[in-house]
Amino acid sequence: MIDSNSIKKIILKFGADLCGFAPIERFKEAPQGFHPCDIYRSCKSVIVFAIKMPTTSLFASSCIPYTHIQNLVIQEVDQLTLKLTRRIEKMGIGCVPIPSDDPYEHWEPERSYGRAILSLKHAAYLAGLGTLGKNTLLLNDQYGNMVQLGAILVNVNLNGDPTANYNLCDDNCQICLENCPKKALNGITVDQKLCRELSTFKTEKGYILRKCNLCRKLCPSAFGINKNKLERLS
Ligand code: B12
Ligand code: SF4
Ligand code: SF4
Repeated sequence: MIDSNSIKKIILKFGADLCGFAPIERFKEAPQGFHPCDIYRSCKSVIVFAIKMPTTSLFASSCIPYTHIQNLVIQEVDQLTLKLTRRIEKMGIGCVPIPSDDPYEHWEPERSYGRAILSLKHAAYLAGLGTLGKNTLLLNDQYGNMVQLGAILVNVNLNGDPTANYNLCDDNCQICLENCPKKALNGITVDQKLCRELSTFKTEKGYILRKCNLCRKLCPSAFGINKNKLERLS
C-alpha cells in the first residue's frame, strides 16, 4: 500500500493550499464519457488539489486585474500539476494530469456548452475539498469559492478523504441567482451561453476578459467562514 500521507505532504510542500484523495468508486455518478477511467483506464484514485486565489482584485473597478489574476492562477495550478506528475511518476506511480481549465473537446455550439474531460468541482467534492453551492461553485470552509482546482489521476489506491459535512450555501439564500446579470443560474446548473457573454467576453482586439464574477464575489461564503474579510478588502 502506498503511503497516502507522504504523497499529501509532497503536494502541500509543492504549493497546494488544499489537497484530498477520492477513490475511483466514488465516481459512479459521473456522466458516461466523463468518468476518470474514460481518461485513464488504470485510474484507482483521483488526487484533487487547490491553490487559493488572491481576493482583492474582485473589488477593482476594472475587470483587467481579476482577469489577469485568474489567468495567472490557472497557469500556476497547471505548473503545479506538471511538477507533481513528474514527482509522482518518479515514485513508480502512473499519473495522468488534468488541465485546470482549457483545453477540452466536448463542445455543443448551438448552446455554447463545453464540458471538461473531468469536472473538477465534482472531483473536489468527492475528494473532501468542499460542497457545491447554488452558484455551482465549490465552497471550501477555509477559502470559500476563491480556489483554483487541479487534479491528477493515479493507478494506485490512496486512502480516501471524508467528504465535507458542512453546507456553506444557505437554503434560503438566492443572492447569486438574483444578482446574475444574465440570469444564467437556476440553483443547479449554469446556462453557459448566457454566462459566457460576460465571463468570457471577447474584445474587438481579441482579448478574453472576465467581465463578470458576481456569483463568486457576492456569495456570503465567498471567502469561507471568515466573512469579515469581505469588509476589509472592499
Ligand atoms: C466550462 C467551464 C465554465 C463554463 C461553465 C461553468 C460550469 N458551471 O460548468 C463557464 C464559461 C460558464 C464558466 C464560468 C465560470 N467559471 Co468555469 N470552468 C469550466 C471548466 C473548464 C469545465 C466545467 C464543466 O465541464 N462544466 C460542465 C458540467 C460539469 O456542468 P453541468 O452541465 O452543470 O454538469 C451536470 C452533469 O453533467 C453532471 N456532471 C458533470 N460532470 C460530473 C462529474 C461527476 C463526478 C458527477 C457526480 C456529476 C457530473 O453534474 C451536473 C448537474 O447535472 C471548469 C474546469 C474543470 N475541468 O472542471 C472551470 C471551473 C468550473 N470554472 C471555475 C470558475 C472560477 C469560473 C468563474 C467563476 C470564472 C469567472 N467568471 O470569474 C465562472 C463561474 C460561473 C458559474 N457560476 O459556473 C472554477 C470553479 C472553482 C470553484 N471554486 O468551484 C473551475 C473548476 C476551474 C478551476 N480549475 O478551478 N466556466
Ligand atoms: S459569472 Fe456572472 S454571468 Fe456568469 S453565472 Fe456568475 S454572475 Fe452570472
Ligand atoms: S450566494 Fe447564496 S445561494 Fe448562491 S452559492 Fe452563495 S450561499 Fe449559496
